[in-house]
Amino acid sequence: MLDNLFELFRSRFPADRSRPFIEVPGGDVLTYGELEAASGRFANVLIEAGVAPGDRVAVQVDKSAEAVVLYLACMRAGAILLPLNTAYQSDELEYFLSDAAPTAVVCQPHRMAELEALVVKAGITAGVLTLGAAGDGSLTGRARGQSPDFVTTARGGDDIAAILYSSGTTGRPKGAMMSHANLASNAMTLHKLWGFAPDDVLLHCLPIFHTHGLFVAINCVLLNGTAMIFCPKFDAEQAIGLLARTTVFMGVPTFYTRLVASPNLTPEACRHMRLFISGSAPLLEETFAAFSARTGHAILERYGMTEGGMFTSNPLDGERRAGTVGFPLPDVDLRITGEDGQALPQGEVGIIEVRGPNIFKGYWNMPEKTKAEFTEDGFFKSGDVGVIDERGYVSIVGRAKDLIISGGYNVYPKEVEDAIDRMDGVIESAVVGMPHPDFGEAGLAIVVTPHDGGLTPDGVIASLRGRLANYKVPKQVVLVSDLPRNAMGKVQKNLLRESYAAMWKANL
Ligand code: MCA
Ligand code: AMP
Repeated sequence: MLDNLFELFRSRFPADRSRPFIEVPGGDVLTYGELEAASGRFANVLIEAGVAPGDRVAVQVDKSAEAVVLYLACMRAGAILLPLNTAYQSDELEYFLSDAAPTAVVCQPHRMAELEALVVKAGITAGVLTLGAAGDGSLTGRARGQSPDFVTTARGGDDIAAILYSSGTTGRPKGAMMSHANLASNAMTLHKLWGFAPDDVLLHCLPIFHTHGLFVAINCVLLNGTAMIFCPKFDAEQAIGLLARTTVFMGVPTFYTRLVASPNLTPEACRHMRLFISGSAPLLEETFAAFSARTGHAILERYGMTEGGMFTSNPLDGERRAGTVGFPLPDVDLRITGEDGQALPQGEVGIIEVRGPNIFKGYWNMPEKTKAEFTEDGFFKSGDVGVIDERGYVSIVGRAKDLIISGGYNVYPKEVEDAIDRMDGVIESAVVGMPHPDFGEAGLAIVVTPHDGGLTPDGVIASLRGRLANYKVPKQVVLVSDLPRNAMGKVQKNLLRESYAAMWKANL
């Protein structure tokens, strides 16, 4: 029982259960007492829907207090949460459903028929429930008739609490299995390291279907037993207005560039803030400097991955160095290795490998892939290229994996290329990440078509919409007659980035 993540959180709930947990601007407040009761009711609905311990519950819903209740209800029922980005389209969802074979699916009310059809197409038997942005839908409807009492299902630390999918460099999405102990250890470490205190209030503007918004942010608040202001999405002006009532903010670099662009970001607006944290993508040194100049705050940059939560962090006390992601967390072993897999001395650039209680249990249904991503001595190969300086600060200097990070979302070029290559009139394609003033990086697609292929760049983009989540759709497309290749026949993406730099900039 105690190894169930929910019980860890409950042991930290405030004695006064009337204290707020979630406040939605202009909306309701959910207290800790209400969280306890509502998660019990939701867990009872899940059990009634046939969900047994270890079963998967796929969740593709808008951000709401009820969505957080559902996360905790899954933990209480011993189910495995499968959070899905609301931007995912049918083709993407079908794969997740057939691979994870959930027993229950909770979706946005307007997508109910689509999800019901997908369940059939994926060849699984899952009940489909709905949960709307306002907390409406069949899940809450059914919960009304349920008891708030629910005895949390006993779980061992190694039992899986969540599976989070990412597309991967081969184009086939892989589901990272996070155990109750993985999530608990990272949350405990971050809560302590970032100095959460009884008067902290988190300003939460991140989506809650990925590690950053779901686990890093919410789990710190739950361990602290305090409140968060929960915005449906990030809006710079709204966030600045709310800073006066909060003390901690977590965001991706795009949040910070958008905040800095507002004249309303002033020291006065930040006067109650003690900590601004950034991650999920590289924070430009100029953004760090501009933010510091405007507010007097040094953004604390940290680094991690879905496969383990956070790995490193700049210090709470001590110098936060721009361009670095700080030190390995106290319970994380981090090393830099060369091409031969041997650890490199300080100052040399290589692959970042990590080991610790937070590192995931493997990829769902992919034992071979899992084995390939770990070393003999249990380190996970991150695929990020880094270096450690003389003071121990880690910097990310590149990626060994072909990955674009756009506004904090991962876009695997291979997945987009596969979607383009399936179009009529396309011979092949290459997708590369280009610098973007708002999203940090964004995709450019170079598409090989025959002279009379009949395709246009706009046509390629239109065809991709509806098949891929919107953030994966390239921002620009060029049609060409061939791609540059090296002697091994590999497409030279560096050359493509150089060749189209001017065109890209001109069309932004
Ligand atoms: C929206 N669009 C995007 C993105 N977001 N395109 C590329 N990259 C994006 N991230 C599309 C929209 O669909 C729209 O396209 C157009 O770009 C402009 O939309 P806009 O209204 O400006 O976007 P937005 O709704 O304001 O969203 C931008 C955002 C959002 C607020 C930055 O993307 C966001 O919340 N990102 C956070 C991602 C995150 O939480 N990552 C953590 C992953 P059109 O008009 O054509 O439809 S966890 C992780 O990475 C690890 C563990 C870690 O270290 O944290
Ligand atoms: P995800 O697969 O969504 O968990 O994304 C993890 C990836 O985001 C890492 O492998 C890094 O490439 C990147 N990332 C996360 N935080 C940072 C950061 N602070 N600086 C640079 N890259 C980061």
